Amino acid sequence: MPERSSAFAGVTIVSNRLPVTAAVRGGRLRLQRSAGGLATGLGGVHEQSSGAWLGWPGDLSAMSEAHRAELHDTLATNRLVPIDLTRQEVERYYEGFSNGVIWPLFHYLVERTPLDASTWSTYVAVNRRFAEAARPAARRGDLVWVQDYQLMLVPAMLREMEPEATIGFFLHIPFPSFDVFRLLPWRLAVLEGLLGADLVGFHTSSYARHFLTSLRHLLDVEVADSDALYHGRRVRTGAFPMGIDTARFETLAASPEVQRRVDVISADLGTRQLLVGVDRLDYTKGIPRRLLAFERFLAKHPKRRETVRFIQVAVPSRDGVAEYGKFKRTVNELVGRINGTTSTMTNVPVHYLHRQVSEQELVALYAAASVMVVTPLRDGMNLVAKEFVASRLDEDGVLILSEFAGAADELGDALIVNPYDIDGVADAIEQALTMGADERRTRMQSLRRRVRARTVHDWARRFVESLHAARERGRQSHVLDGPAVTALVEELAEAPRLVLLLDYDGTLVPIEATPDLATPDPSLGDLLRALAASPRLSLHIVSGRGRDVLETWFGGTGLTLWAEHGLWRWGPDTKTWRANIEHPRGWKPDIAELLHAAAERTAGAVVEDKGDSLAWHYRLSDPLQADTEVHRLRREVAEQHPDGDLETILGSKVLEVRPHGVHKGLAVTAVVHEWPGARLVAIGDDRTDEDMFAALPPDGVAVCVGNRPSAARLRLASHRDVRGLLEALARRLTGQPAPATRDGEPSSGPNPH
Ligand code: ADQ
Repeated sequence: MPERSSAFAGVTIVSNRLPVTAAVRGGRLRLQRSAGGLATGLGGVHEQSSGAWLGWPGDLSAMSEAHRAELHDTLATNRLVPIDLTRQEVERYYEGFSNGVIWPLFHYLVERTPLDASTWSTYVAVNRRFAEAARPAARRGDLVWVQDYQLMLVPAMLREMEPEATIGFFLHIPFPSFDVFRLLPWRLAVLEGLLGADLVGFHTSSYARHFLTSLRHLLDVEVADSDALYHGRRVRTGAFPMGIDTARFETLAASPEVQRRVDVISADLGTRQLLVGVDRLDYTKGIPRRLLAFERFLAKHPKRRETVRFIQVAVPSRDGVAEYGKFKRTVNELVGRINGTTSTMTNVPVHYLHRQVSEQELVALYAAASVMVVTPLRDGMNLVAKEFVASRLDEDGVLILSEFAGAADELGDALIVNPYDIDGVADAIEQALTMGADERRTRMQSLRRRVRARTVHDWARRFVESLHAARERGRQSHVLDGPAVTALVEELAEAPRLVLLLDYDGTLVPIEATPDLATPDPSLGDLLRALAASPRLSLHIVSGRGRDVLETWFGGTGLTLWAEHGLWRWGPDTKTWRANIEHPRGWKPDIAELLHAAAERTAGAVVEDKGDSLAWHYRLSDPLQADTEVHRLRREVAEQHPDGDLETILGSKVLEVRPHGVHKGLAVTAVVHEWPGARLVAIGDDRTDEDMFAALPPDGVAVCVGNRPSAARLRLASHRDVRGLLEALARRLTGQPAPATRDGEPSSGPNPH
């Protein structure tokens, strides 16, 4: 039994299939439990939860109304919610798109994807049905845990319906490397679909890494500590290697029933050694190459024809998908050919069972095998390998395992092989058959420790606990909506003196492709002038920009200007620039050379000279290439200035090199000194604005714009919302209607215009 855990209390599961399949036999409704690892693992979660489990209950098209009603009632008593799919939907969403397109592509078998996939629209429509069905659970505050590649759009669809929902997603198959994933015509929709979740889980850390790489390349999503920062939300990713119900396999292996079967198999084998393969009949599992490797092994060791037997069990699978029909014939022919050439008068080397076998038969085979051959071409995890290990109470038997199965990350004591290397696998078979008893035991003991340490119940618990944690962390900063903006404006208007410190790019105007495109629109000038007219308010622009451009844009608006991150200050009264601190000079030419060299290597990158600092902008560059250059530049600058008189600061798609000790916090410190007792508000979108936030007095208000991780407790989604807030504040302070914001850019703040 799984451990009881309150973490599972309100979990609703959404999976393509329900854990039971409905059918009518002999005029009576029958429900058959699914036996797979997924059903077992999630079954424990469902038992301990008050939540529902949503999924397809199998083909109901031929079922009478009365049987359907009975089915709904029976399922409802178990909190199972059937999603009824028409035959055409199953053909297009499940067989056509999920199994026809996503399955081969995500397993790197590009040539198996159909030439023309017109099934996408049904995939979208069916995903929407699942999302709608999950909506009530999300609204009641359940954790919604969506499973696998058939439902990759559900997280975003559900998020759109219920923005506050807590949504987890687990992918049971590999997430392919970027160069394979990018082949998918619907790659953006799939990534955006997954990003609706709070937590996206994979079997291995390399799948998680591939996902993040695709996000960086295709959506330019910022990644911090394996979290993706997207649309004001933090999407966690992580590796959650799935295990099996170890105790159950151990109990089965020890049962008299299984022992009897082992005896029967052993008696029939006599002195022969047994190799076993167990798979769904799927082209990802590597069965043809495994058979060829076995054939090669027999060719290399002809005497083995008499002394080994290879039992390959293949459960029929996905017969509705065209590729699988062809594949079935290929395997049949291969088995026939190999047996035709290698059988002797007393032995037929390959026994091929194309059918489902009972759990007892399965465990008996695991227990009787000398060698278990698990050689998928790609496999998300592969539970068969773990089931074999769990069934070996005698601590004997050798596991040959493909390096392309997720399980290889954990089961390093298996004989790890490359399934494409036929000779290598043939040699591994010989090595396994001749391995000494001590080595077999040592390896198996280590494998057993690993399999027992991470059961399927641990997997579920770890995932759900991480989802809880992701939700808690996601709640740390508060995104201001219309009413919250109004409340904030009221609160600020009460202050006898108010100081606003505003970043410029990304805060007052949108981020543009290059800095010179981000000029202020006339309405911004009007808005700032209206604010600056209030005698109770002191208005500052604190920017990384150079002096000239800030003065040209804002010199006539009555604002205080802070250029180059607080290094220079310009006052509306003095109308001159004054350096805020002493700083080194003469360093620029050498550093400029470095930055220009990096810009030449990186398409889209440009260098900006700001006067006393230099900036390397890379918004138009490939994000990953730019990352590498940024890394290199930081190292080169540090090498040229080992005394630390220069600093390299990462902003939003810009690396700044500037004198040490210059940061936007200097502006805040100066203002606090000059306006004791004033209420301070700092608003910014960029990493460099964190220095302002950190320097604020305790009653200061820090507002982060966008989705970057920030110490600010309040957030606004974009510069439009900042404008909305400022307009509302101008109205409140002056009693006059504030100038409306730019045409075509409606403010989401409480602006009635
Ligand atoms: P599958 O591709 O189905 O799962 P796998 O993990 O090996 O692959 O699970 C197969 C299950 O079917 C095992 O529990 C096994 O016992 C059972 N089975 C196989 N052959 C059988 C037979 N002939 N008779 C009876 N039972 C049989 C997908 C991914 C995997 C991932 C799992 C779980 O493709 O990589 O490990 O999901 O996430």
